Amino acid sequence: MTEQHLPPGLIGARVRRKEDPRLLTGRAQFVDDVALPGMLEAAILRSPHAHARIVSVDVSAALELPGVFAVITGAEVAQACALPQPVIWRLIPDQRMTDLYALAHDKVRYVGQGVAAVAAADRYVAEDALGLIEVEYEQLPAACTLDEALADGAPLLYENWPDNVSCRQTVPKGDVATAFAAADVIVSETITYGRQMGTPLETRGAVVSWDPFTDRLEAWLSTQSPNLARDLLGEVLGLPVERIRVRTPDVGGGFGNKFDFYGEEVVAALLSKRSGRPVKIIEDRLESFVANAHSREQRIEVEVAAKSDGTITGMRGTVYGVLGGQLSTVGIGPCWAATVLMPGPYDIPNVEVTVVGVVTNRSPYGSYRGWGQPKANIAHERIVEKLARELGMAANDVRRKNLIAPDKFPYPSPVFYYDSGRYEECLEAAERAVVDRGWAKRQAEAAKEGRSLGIGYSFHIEISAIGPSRILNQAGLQHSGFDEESVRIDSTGGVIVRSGLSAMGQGIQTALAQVAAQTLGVPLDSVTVLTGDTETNPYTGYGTGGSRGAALGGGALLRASTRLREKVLRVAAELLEASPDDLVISDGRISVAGTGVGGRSVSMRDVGDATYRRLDGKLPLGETPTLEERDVLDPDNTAFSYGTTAVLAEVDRETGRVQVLDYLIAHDCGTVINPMIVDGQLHGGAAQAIGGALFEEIVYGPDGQPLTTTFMDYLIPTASELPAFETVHLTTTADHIPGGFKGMGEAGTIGGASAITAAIDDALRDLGVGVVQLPITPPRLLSMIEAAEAG
Ligand code: MCN
Repeated sequence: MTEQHLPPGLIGARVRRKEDPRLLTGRAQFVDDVALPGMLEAAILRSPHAHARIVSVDVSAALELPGVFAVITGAEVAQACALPQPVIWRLIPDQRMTDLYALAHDKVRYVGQGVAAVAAADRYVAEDALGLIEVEYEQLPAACTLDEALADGAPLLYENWPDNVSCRQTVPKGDVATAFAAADVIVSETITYGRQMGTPLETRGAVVSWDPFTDRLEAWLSTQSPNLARDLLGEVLGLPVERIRVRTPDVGGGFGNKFDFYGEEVVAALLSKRSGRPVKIIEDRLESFVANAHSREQRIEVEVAAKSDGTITGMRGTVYGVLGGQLSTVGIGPCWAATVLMPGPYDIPNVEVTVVGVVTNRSPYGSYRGWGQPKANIAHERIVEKLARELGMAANDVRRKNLIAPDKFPYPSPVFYYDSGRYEECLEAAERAVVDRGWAKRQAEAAKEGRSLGIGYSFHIEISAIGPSRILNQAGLQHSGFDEESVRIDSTGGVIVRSGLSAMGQGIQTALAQVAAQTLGVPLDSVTVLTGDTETNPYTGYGTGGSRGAALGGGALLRASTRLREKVLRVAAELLEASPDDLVISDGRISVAGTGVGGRSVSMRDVGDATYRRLDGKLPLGETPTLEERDVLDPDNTAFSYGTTAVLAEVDRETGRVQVLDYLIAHDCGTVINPMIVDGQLHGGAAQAIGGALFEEIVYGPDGQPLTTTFMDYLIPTASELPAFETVHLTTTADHIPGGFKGMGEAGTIGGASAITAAIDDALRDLGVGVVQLPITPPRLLSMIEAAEAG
């Protein structure tokens, strides 16, 4: 393990999260806690069919029900407004687009798609009114799986398309054909990744109030992106953004799902306009399973060409994204990311990967922590493991041979470059930690008892600090990719940081407080971080997603705080009749360096008094009477963090059950602001990776009916399935980001499934199996074992 090079002080300190006391004592305020005078509650009528034409919708009986204030149908919504087109379209110019609406009006294309909505005195009345709406459907044959959607003569989800393929694009690099023709060995694999989703404890929700007199819209949303939601609401509803205020109360988990923009907030706005009252709409758990963004589901074909010493010379593959019946706001994005990131950490000169987006009669496909990266990871790590088996080499030796060397950075990739890294050192740090933890001995001892333990590794990269405007504009996003932070010292010496980022459990408020407190030289407790209000917080910055908070927010804040510190020193210098260069700040007091305890000093409050209240007339000439700075950070590129995951797992050959016994991550995210939070982030992400590898799958019946609509069916891991986690930190700073921070909030989700599958293969190495289907549930693993044993 290399030494950590952390700056002294609060950046790098394991301080407890400032957010937690409120959250842990029940004082948090979620969107469902918002109550406005005269507020109505809404419910949505959702399609029971996977694919059907809407013949008629009769809402007359629902409107008669006492307590019902407004009803809106898909046809009325379609007349009022359309949803924004998916992003990423510019990168794939010949994508087939469809008109997107908040409710369906002509056809339904998945079970759970909204067709009408009711606003009533309370949710009970609203639900009763849904029962009175008569919808006549003409059922159509459905294409519920990838194979069904791609089959000749498949039912068309969009009749004006020739097939169900929404896009196809190949991302080439080098000369793949020559690499494969000259290869000593070629291995290929087809991997199936099941459909999964983030499952925040707090489901999505919105309270929207449209004031008929001022034509102003006030919205409380459980979103990761208040600024983006404001802009999109403005675009969709045709309102100037200055008339829209979006607030996010506490967000009870986002996990990417709450990054996407959904139709429900638009429905709430339209119902509010129609009824003249504020409208609340809260997704229940059943709705969450059908209306929240689904993700992960892909079929990945991957193939590599290599020399006999393990050097990979070429990679080609196809990523089939199993999209839903309607495109989400991120559209093909996660599948496209899996495609461009498929070579992962490996220096492969010739690459050609194709993404194919296929619409199916399933819920829309959107964001989930990690985006395309867990899929890219499973592709490059499964194929490296298979190549190693083929060549009779240790998988880590194949990794070592191909990892991008430190002197190759910045390393170009089709859209961005990987900024920096010491990949091989990271792999070796994990290998040493595995030795220290005695896994090989545990494995050998278990074997004597007839138990099958396996050790598996994976290497991941994570694109973070998404996204500098250059990248986002290239990808087709219609908004900026920078982040803006403001910091103010008030007249009493307190510090207020305002951020457009969203706090959803990841500890960003604490991390920002640490950056401001260390830079300004004040105690952590004197810093308050405010997030989640488009009217009072920075106007720009698109919020939280793509692990951007620490790097872009932290970097912008570092620069703003540094300038504020300089002003504090100038004001203090006037008060102390000294030169700013001779002053130091510590624990909120500014003193003349070297004068020791009892020497001349002033407090932040004195500086605040002098600046705002001019109590002693000592504000230096030419200084404005404020202590406030803001900064916008739009670096030229993203920042790539990375890590090695190692897993010790036991496979029960009788039942197919896998138990993860020990789990470690060697990780590098540049300068770490708070190692305790970073560890927690890695652990939380790893828990989601374990769920995704072993348990979690959204299952549909043959008729397109979702079968996993409760946590009894959709199995997320609980404490008893989770092992102890160990982390090892390396620090390679991102030199293009002030502070050197890289993001890491999705890291745990990226490499986990690959390491677990490698550990399963290792536990069953006598059978020569390789896991290629995720999640590898007990029945699936058992049938794999039985097939291998049967020869
Ligand atoms: N951090 C740090 N030093 C660094 C990098 C990160 O101390 N160099 C800490 C910071 O406290 C930061 C946190 O780790 O807030 C995550 O860092 P970052 O990578 O900047 O990610 P964001 O703050 O932008 O958070 C978003 C990211 C994403 S995209 C998802 S999805 C996600 C996640 O983080 N969803 C989460 N973590 C989550 N954690 C919880 N509890 N709940 C979610 O919904």
